[in-house]
Amino acid sequence: MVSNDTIAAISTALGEGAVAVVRLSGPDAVAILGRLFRGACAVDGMEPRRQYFGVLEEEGRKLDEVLACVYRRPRSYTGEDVVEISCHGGVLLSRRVLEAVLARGARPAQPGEFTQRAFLEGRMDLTQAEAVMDLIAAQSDLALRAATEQLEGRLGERLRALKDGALEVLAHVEAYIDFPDEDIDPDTGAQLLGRLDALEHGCRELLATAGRGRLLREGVRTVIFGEPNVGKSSLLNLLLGYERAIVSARPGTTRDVIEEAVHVRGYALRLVDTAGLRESEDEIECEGMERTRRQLERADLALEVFDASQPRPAVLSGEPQQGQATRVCVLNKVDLGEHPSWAGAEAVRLSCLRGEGVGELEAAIVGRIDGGRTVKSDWALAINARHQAGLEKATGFVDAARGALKSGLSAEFVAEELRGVLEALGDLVGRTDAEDVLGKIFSSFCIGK
Ligand SMILES: Nc1nc2c(ncn2[C@@H]2O[C@H](COP(=O)(O)OP(=O)(O)OP(=O)(O)O)[C@@H](O)[C@H]2O)c(=O)[nH]1
Ligand SMILES: [Mg+2]
Repeated sequence: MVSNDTIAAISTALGEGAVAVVRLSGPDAVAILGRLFRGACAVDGMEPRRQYFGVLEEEGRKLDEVLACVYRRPRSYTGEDVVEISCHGGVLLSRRVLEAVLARGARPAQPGEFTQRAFLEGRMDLTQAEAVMDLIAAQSDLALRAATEQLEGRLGERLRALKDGALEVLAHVEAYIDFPDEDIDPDTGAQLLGRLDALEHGCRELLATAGRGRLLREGVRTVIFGEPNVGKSSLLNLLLGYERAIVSARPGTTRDVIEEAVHVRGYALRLVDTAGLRESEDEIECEGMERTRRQLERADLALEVFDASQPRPAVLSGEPQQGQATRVCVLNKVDLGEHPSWAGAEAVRLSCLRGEGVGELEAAIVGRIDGGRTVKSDWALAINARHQAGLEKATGFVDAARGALKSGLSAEFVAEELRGVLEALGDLVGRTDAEDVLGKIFSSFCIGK
């Protein structure tokens, strides 16, 4: 699939910086550079992958001093001819350079179009293209590592292995279709069932990584809750490292939900401070508490904070049980002394005032992520929502194929379901004709990537 036009975009983030890169890809990329670039070396004589100093000139006027680099197809990011112009960083200047390039025959790139071309040219599969986006968006060390592994093709390999497994079963089944009067022989049937089981097992193994994929991509939603005045906002501030939320001795200070991103030992957390829970007539406070409850329903992890100097409540609020969250019990204000009723209570003991106990709290948080099964090295593989939907579809077809095989339906029925498996798995690594899938993925990219 060869594009007949040349696209261009500013590939660096918009803003002031030392350098900005304008990138071109397509058949005219080098010729367009030649229409602007004046240097010791003419563009046709440029060695690929080497930077050349020169000036960009527009109608005899100097636009900027730049470094230009040419990549010849297919040895480039997109697989097409690519040119990168490094000009001085600056919003206006880089835009001028882009406009100059556009005026000489390129067209503005759509979001993700460079990567889309790389995919269409066969430089990467769809999971790798998605990994490019994950890499750019990664908010934590672990997310970065998972994205790197995916970019290297680990997920793609696993999916292709599953697809090969399905193809093998289909080949066996199709062998029977050629002899319409023959039923699938029971021995062969048992073998095929075994292969289908293995296929389903493989799909389910990958599906089991969906939860951690979401945690890596979106961060662990960690909700701080408890009675008023126990030190929830103080805890948020402590973990953030600055005074984000208002702290005061008056109960009912926090009314609204405050959300901030923090990093805890390589994990990205969406830390949420909430309004204290208590009986109240105050309309605004009640609305605040309603929001607290909604946050708890969506939480991955809930930190329930208590005042250690106060008696232990007879009934712990138990709110998180309504949702899916794992709970960590936090006893704050231990500097005031611990009330005897807390003796033996399983909790992280903390003083926000003195900044003590943070290490223990971090350890408890990390221990609870992914249901306590946190084995970091395992996190390298973590599917996203699209992969999850595709794999669920595939397992559905595997199930149906098994059903058809068991009930002795003719081979055509089994084959039909198997084709469903192949298609679902094929969509995941990328069939170049599935335009709707492609459009959806690449449109969420940034421009210039
Ligand atoms: N002695 C002591 N006081 C603390 C500690 N942590 C917080 N406080 C004090 O407790 C009071 C309440 O703190 P906040 O962080 O506003 O409590 P909150 O739970 O957010 O309260 P609401 O927003 O009203 O629900 C403030 O006066 C804090 O200074 C601590 O570890 N030790
Ligand atoms: Mg507060």
